[in-house]
Amino acid sequence: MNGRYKAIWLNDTGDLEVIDQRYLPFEKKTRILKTAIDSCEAIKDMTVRGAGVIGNVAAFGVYLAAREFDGNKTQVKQSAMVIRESRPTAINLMWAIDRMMVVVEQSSDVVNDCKREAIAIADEDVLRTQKVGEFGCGIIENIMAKKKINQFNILTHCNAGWLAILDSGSALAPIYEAHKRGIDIHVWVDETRPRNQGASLTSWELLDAGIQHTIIPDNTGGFLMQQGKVDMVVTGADRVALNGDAANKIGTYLKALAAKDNHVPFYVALPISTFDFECNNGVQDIEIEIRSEDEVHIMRGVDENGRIQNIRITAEGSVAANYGFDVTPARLITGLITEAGVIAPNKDAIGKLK
Ligand code: RUB
Repeated sequence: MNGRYKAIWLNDTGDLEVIDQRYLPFEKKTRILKTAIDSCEAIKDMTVRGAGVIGNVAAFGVYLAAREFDGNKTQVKQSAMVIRESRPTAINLMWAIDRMMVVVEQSSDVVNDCKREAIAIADEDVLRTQKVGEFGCGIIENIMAKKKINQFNILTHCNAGWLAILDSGSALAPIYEAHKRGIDIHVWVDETRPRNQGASLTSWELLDAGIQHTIIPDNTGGFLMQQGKVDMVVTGADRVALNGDAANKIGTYLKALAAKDNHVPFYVALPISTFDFECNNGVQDIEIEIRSEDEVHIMRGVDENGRIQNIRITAEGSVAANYGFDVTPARLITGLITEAGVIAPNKDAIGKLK
């Protein structure tokens, strides 16, 4: 558990305050969300991101709606449905909204009950990710013992740390736990184009925690695996189907292919709320978000005077494609690290978690 920061919290005025991830790693700013529409916008414009935290902001968004409309159930439900549509792939969003809807439906004190439920979801996430960290670290220890190595090299894609899911992350939870246990761990951090969640967010988290890491261009992982420089790959997930297929940030699938070819174990870490028990075939049926092509054309960074600048890196007139996620077939996944233990990526094992 990172034990130092929270990605989101209710502040003294009862509003939801969130770390504005769009400014990291250059500036640590927060944004205050007062209404359901604020929370919807924060999810859409990636002020907050990562499946877990999207779910939390959605749940608190329903509470903000309840406060705004003085507990009027019809208006709260309408707002909840708008939030539910804000991004399509991460199922934690739908899961959290559905859970809040049950509370709205049954409550006679909508404002307070929604507040309590949103807090409960967040508190549960903290415990879930702690467990994911412990189970994941067990895998690291086993591999180290089997290979008789003293340093562990692990590769991750995108950001699935405490910024993405309260409070230890999903993919980063085993890494934080290993660091806490004194394991000599080094992380290969995929930059994760086009939004650079690895370069901007994962590396920022790891630097802050004092964990050794190296940022690599997205196309480097296969080479490192061939060279024997990766002991394990771990990613988070945005939605995992009943058959074990896992949707995660675009590029995850390529890492899984390279891992398979090089006999490197490939694990996906996730809380049970990221399973889509209704989806039988992830590759076929998970909806993939298509984002603005500007995210491919334009990069953000600091210039030599320390000013944050947007720069275009492509020729005017070229067309870009920006698929937000891909789906890694279950056959490429060694195991799924959940709060209930490490399970096989198949219908039998996943079905038992329902
Ligand atoms: C985030 C992403 C993360 C997963 C896992 O995509 O793909 O790896 O959400 O996160 P984006 P979690 O930045 O587009 O939201 O830790 O919540 O399981």
